[in-house]
Parts: sequence; structure tokens; C-alpha cells
Amino acid sequence: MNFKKYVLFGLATAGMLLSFESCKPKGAGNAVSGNAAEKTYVAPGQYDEFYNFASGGFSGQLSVYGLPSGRLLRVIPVFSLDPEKGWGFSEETKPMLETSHGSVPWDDLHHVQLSKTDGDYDGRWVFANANNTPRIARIDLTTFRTAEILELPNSGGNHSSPFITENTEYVVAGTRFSVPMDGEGGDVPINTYKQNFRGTLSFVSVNKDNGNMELAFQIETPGVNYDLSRAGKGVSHGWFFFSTYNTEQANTLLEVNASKNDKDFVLAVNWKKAEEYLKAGKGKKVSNLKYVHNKYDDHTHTATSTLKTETIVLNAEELEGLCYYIPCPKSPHGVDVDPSGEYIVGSGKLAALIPVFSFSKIQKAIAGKQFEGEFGGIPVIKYEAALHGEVEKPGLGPLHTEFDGRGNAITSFFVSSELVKWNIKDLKILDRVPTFYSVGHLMIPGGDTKSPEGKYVVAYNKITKDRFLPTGPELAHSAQIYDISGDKMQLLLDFPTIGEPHYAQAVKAEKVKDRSLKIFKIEENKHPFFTKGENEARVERKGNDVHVYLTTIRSHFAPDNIEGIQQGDNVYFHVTNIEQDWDMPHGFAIKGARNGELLVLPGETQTLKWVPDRIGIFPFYCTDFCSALHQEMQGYIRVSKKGSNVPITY
Ligand code: K7E
Ligand code: RUQ
Ligand code: CUA
Repeated sequence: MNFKKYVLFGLATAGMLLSFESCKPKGAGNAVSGNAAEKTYVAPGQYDEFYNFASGGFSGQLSVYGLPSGRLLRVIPVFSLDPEKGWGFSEETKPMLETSHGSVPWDDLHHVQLSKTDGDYDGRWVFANANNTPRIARIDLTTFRTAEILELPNSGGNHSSPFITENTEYVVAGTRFSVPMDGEGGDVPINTYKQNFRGTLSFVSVNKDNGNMELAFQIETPGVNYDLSRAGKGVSHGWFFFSTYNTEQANTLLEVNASKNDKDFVLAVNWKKAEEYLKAGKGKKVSNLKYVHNKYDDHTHTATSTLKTETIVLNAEELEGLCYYIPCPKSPHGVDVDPSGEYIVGSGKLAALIPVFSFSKIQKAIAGKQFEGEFGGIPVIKYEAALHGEVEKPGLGPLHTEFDGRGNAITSFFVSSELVKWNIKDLKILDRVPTFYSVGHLMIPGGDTKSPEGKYVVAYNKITKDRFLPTGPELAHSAQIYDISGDKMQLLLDFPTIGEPHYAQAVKAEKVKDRSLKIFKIEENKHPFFTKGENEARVERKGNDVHVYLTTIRSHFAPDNIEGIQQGDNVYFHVTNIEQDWDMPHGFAIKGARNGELLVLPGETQTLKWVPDRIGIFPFYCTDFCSALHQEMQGYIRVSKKGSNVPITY
């Protein structure tokens, strides 16, 4: 997000002078009081209480921290290359980064969602969005690896994503940029936005047993921007809510032109109704599309990328009862649903209040047709008819809200740089604390479930300024953890994060820890180039392709002297780690190889493709310190001239 813009709006709307210096209380160090250290200290050898999965923003990665310590436990490559893990370098993982545009080995990852059963986290998967080239990823929490990536058609950018329903029936995505439907774009002038650009909402079904995603259907709506969304739960199960800005339908200088209307919308979607319409055959099959579906298989240890061409689209304008707009001041960013599912909180970035809508009132308003008109053929419910009430003068630039499970909400304020706690029922403000600085998302463990763990809130900040030792012009991004168990919020700890953190979620460690896989069982390895033991290690030539079946075990490779390779050959090193001890990976690297390196876990096979560009002797070695004789874990490859008669030996 562009913070300068928000600061300017802050100035314009509030007419108050705000600088980052002024957000900083005198002696910010004093903001931490008393027993803060005790509350975040996790003694050596002890485990944290929560896993915290945090978006890595434009690093395209997801990072895993322990809470309350803020210790970084793992960085999971999702849409990105990661040499540490060979991700995107090995032949097996390359297909995961494929899109209909070819390999896009990067993205802008904003939001994470833990899978839910019956409204609470079940510890099985984490979903993440690619904001740029529209994709949704599923990360498997037995392996902490990306298991699946689905590209979305008819989408211009996937920001309002990957929010999920109460039982992970669907992962849902709203396009940030409206665009013409795929396949039509080239013939559509940009200034025909209003007539021709569409906002699509994608509903991706998730298989209960294995997590596999499929694009179930899309809903076509007028061209606007969708920002964020949340599923209904409890009383509002079966509904989904999307924040909607640019209802001005501007296609240029949105900073001004999309900020004119006093109110934009929250779009309420009845997805149970959508299912009925689908069954009744009301969906329109669209088959001029191109999108891919990538899956990683833990038995073949290989990813596949499949091109898809079809989807089913429901038209919101034609299908009655599917969608309703609720007016919401002003350019809403977050839209969040409380643990009961009754209250829906809109956070207008430019609004001076927070509207809280009531699900039961929305239902009454729909039944009684309390509409104030329509937008693009979709009824607009009267603001007052849907409103539970407004939080008055909460702060400047409200963005996101989470819930503590004790009847309170905490909202982040980007412009006034604070967290504000308020009561959902009576809408009274209870407490506020500064953030350092300019908080974006905030997170309470379980904060979007039906039973939040209201012990901590973490602020994910956009600006770091003076919080850490300077590291040149670019500073570490920053998160801050607060104790919210008492009446007053208490700042406990700052910790730096990998990439720009947007949304994050945290779950009790027990729900994940015990599912975590220790090793891949070697007898279950179904990789087509698997090598069972050293006696099967070998080198085979097939024309210009050479397949090296290589094994690793402490502390040597088999084979370790290879001759008969020729310049320009396609050499595939299929490295099987035949160890079956927990925590005993080996690495594999060759001098000059442009495909990076491999990290091969016990029981796994991974392949490095190498095309030697010159003759010579090339050492290879293990990159992961594995024993006292790790430095002995090496080998040589002899590369001869093309057409040479040096036979393959090993
Ligand atoms: Cu508020 Cu992309 Cu969720 Cu960042 S968005 S802050
Ligand atoms: S070696 S333990 Cu290169 Cu000193 Cu690493
Ligand atoms: Cu194997 Cu170091």
C-alpha cells in the first residue's frame, strides 16, 4: 500500500498535521513497561505457544514465527524462488511457479488463512494469495511446503483473497482490478470501463480429504475494486462480505476520482443461493480461458502444471437474491465478521467513523425490500436499515479489525498509527495504544474464528523508522506484540519480519506441531528416478540426455566420480537422500550450475538439471553441514568435448 497517499488523505480529511515524528511518544522506549520481558521470554529449548504465519508481501514468501517470542522459525517459498530450499530450481518444483503467462517466480503475497473446521482452525493448511498474477496457494502444514497453486481467470489482481468459509468449503477471491472478461480485453478501450470492465468473485472449492482446490464458479458483478472479504459464520454462515471501493467506476487517477463518493459498498453474497443457481443450471459456461493448476505430490516428490480452459460464471445482475450492496463510508478497506457472525465491521480508509452492520437487520431489510436503489442491477440496501451502529471518532484511517472473544473488537488505524479497542455491542471505545509506526493489519490468534484466543494482538507495521539498528536506506519491516488479556493493552515486543507483512494468522502450537511430518518414508518414494540404495546408483545416457541416479548418505555421494559427460549434454542429477534419520538433509551443488542447488530431505528425490557449457573437471559437493565429515562429501565430473569417445563410467 502507498502510505504517502494515506498520509495525504489524513491531512486532507482531518486537517491535522501528522508526521511520523509526532506519532512517536516522548521516549518511545518507555512504552514498554514492567513485566513485558517476562511475558515474551521463551527459555532456550522451550517452545512458543503459537505458530504465527505471516505474509511476506512482495517477497512472495510466507514466514513462520513463534509467538510470543517473535522468533523466526521458517520461511516458506510460495510464489517465489528460494535457493535455500532449491524451490523453483529443482526440476520437480519448477512447475509450481508456472502460470498461463509462463513461469512467474515472484508475487505479492498479502493474506493468509488457516483452514477451518466448524469455525475454528484445524491446523491442516494455510492458504495465501498472489496479488499480482492472480493465484491462490495452499501450504500443507505436515510438510510446511506449498502443495498447490491455482491461477484465477477473469481476474485483474487477486487482493480480496484467499478468505475462507467456516468449514473450508470455499476459498474465495475478489479481483482488485476490474477488467474485461478474459479473451475480450484486446478489443476494449480503457475508457469504456463502466460498460465493459467486470469485477469477478471466484469461489474455489476445497476437497475435505486432501485439500485439493478447484475453481467451482465465479460471480460476475459491475466493474469496481474489491479490497478484502470475509465469510459469514454462525448466524451468517452461507454469506460472504466484500469491501468494494471505486464505486465511482473511475479508470484514471483513482486517488482522486475513486474517493468522491461519500459511501462505497460492502457487497453481501449469498453463496448458498449461488449453489442453488448452479444446480439449476443458471451458470454460463465460459471456455475461452487460460489458467493453470499446479500440484505437488509428496510421493512422487514432483509437481505438475495443468492448463485449464473453462469456468462457470453466474451473473449477479440477472440472478435475484444472489448479491446485495450495503452502503459503507468511505473507500472501505477491511470488512470483518465478529465471532458470532452477527456483526460485520466495515473500515473506510477515509472515514471518520466505523460502521457496524447487523446480519439480522440485513436479512430483515432484504425481506422488507428496504432498498435505496440499485447499482449495476444489484439492489442497494438502505444504510440505516443494515446498521447496528457507528463507532464515533475512533481514529484516522481505519484498516482492519480483529476480535478478542470477549465481546470486543480491535481496529488498526494507519494514519493515526494506533490500535483501538472498542465494544461491539455498545460501540464504546475502551482503550487505544500507539503503534510504531502506521499499522496495516493486526492479528489476534484465532481473531477471525468463532473462538479467538484473546491473549495477544500483533500489529504489522508499514513504517519502521527508528525501531531497529539502521541497515542503510532500507529498513527491516516490523511487527509488535501487545498483551490484551487485561483492560489496557500493553506493548511487549518489537520483532522484524521478512518482507512487508500484511495479514497473518496464529494458531495454538498443539494444533500443528503434532501433525508435522518427520521424514518422508523411503519405501513410499514413488519418484520415477528414485534410487533405492547405493547398489542401484548409476549413470545412463539416452542420446543427449544423461540421467545420473545419485544417492546421499553420511557422508558421501554414490557415484562420486563420473566421466563420459559431454559439453552441451542435458545432465539430470536425480539425487535421492537415502537417510531415514530426522533432520538429516543433504545438499547438492556443482561448480557453475545455473539452476542453483538442491536441498534433499531424507527419503526424498530431487533433480538438478545441468547443461555443462565447457569441458573440464567439475567438483560437486554437499551444501548442508551433515556430519564431522561433511567437508569430505564431494565428487568430480569430467566433461569432454561433444562427440568425444570417453565412455560413461562411474
Ligand atoms: Cu490492508 Cu493488502 Cu490486506 Cu496490506 S492490505 S495492510
Ligand atoms: S565451514 S561449519 Cu565452510 Cu567453517 Cu561451515
Ligand atoms: Cu551431506 Cu553435508
